[in-house]
Amino acid sequence: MTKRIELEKIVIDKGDEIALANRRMIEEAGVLALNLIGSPGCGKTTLLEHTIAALANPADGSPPLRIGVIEGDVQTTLDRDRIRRAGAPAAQIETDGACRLDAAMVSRALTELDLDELDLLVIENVGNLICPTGPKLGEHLKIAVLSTPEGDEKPAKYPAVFALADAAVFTKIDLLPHLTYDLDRAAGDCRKINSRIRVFPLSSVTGDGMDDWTGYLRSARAGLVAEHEAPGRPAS
Ligand SMILES: Nc1nc2c(ncn2[C@@H]2O[C@H](COP(=O)(O)OP(=O)(O)OP(=O)(O)O)[C@@H](O)[C@H]2O)c(=O)[nH]1
Ligand SMILES: [Mg+2]
Repeated sequence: MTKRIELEKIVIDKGDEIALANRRMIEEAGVLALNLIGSPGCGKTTLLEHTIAALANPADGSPPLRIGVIEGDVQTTLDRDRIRRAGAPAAQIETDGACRLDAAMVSRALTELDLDELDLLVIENVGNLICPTGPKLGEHLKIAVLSTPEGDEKPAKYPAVFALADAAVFTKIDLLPHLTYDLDRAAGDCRKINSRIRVFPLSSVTGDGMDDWTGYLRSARAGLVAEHEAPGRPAS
């Protein structure tokens, strides 16, 4: 038992080391990285398709942001192809059964993307609300994605990802008239679990709430750039 725990610790330490190397490489290119975590079908790829379009052509005249995507799925390159059709560079990781990505998989996928051509990197984790929560991949922000048809009690029932997330995106709010989903309850539970979490209810279909979400991404990226340009910043 002790040996197994020791082995797991070595694997986790190695994973964290690779995640740190990923993050350094991403940061050196001035890129902000997101790890998107949510159940199968909660709307992660659809959110990305619409985010890519919104940030490429901002309606308010602010400068465009270029997104690159690493797609994680058990099988198929379907999501990668969707992202490419949406106009962004994308790499696919097929985990062949694993329920989450790890830092080594991301490290390999990074070789397929030109970070110097990007402002944001989004890693769409394998559809799952539990397994992807722990492993660090090299991201700056962890984003929990929950769709309204899954139910407003999910943050209370599956708190781990919301406890660690920087933001929670509640997708498919266009379906609210057909559901008994209490947005305030879901948001309130998220804040009870994690007082600093930001909550973004939105619909990729109607565009409601998308401006707040893209504004959040824009200011997070600007914050990263400002941090790196600050004089006297210690070398990482
Ligand atoms: N009504 C509605 N449907 C949505 C919305 N966003 C996504 N969908 C639909 O939800 C389904 C799943 O969307 P995806 O974006 O493929 O979900 P995903 O989270 O990427 O799924 P996996 O990659 O398999 O985990 C599709 O049929 C989408 O059209 C939304 O805002 N409103
Ligand atoms: Mg997807």
